[in-house]
Amino acid sequence: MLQFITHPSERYTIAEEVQMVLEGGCKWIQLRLKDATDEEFRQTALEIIPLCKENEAFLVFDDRVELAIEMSVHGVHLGKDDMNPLVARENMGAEAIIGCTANTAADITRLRGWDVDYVGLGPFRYTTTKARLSPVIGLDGYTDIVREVRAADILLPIVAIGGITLEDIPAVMATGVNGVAMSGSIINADDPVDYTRKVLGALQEAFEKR
Ligand code: TZP
Ligand code: MG
Repeated sequence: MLQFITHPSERYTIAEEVQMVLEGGCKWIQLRLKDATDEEFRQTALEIIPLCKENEAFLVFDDRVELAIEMSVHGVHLGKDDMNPLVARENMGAEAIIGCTANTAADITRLRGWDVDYVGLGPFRYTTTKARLSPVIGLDGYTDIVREVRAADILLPIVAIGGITLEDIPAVMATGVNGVAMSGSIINADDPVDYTRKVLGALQEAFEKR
């Protein structure tokens, strides 16, 4: 499970980024444009929605629940300061994909019973993609958190996020997480299409080892 998170870059438009990762086989895009107005966000979404449809990829918006409903995308990713997931669920319906940010085992435990479909647990390491970063979790941290929540019978899928590169995937997946969310390492790769393919290959290999 790979979620690609868009991020403004000097080399590519957002639509180009999305086109490249879809070409590389990614099936799950998060449109994240922190500094955009709703109108700018809507315009970019209008460019990438057809790309996601053609490639049968899921599309979730970072926050912006109203726009996600208006544009009939698959779901939203909610940060800690965003809408409560129960309220989002009420507004978006049972079929929507609702993901939430978590930084600790306690965060994941709190989300239990809130009808959330996945958590983005991070940051794995320092990254400049996100401002006001929470403390870095690292490999040992992931191992401990996954063990703790699974021991408590919380089966919520966990997606690792923050500074993850292709090389990290075997070790990150070995901590027991269910997938990864990546942005910078893909966008900044010499060949983002090929890099995406390699990431998906590494994820596949990690799942086969389980
Ligand atoms: N949330 C925690 S880290 C992060 C977000 C959105 C950024 C992930 O991007 P990158 O470039 O893979 O570190
Ligand atoms: Mg947010």
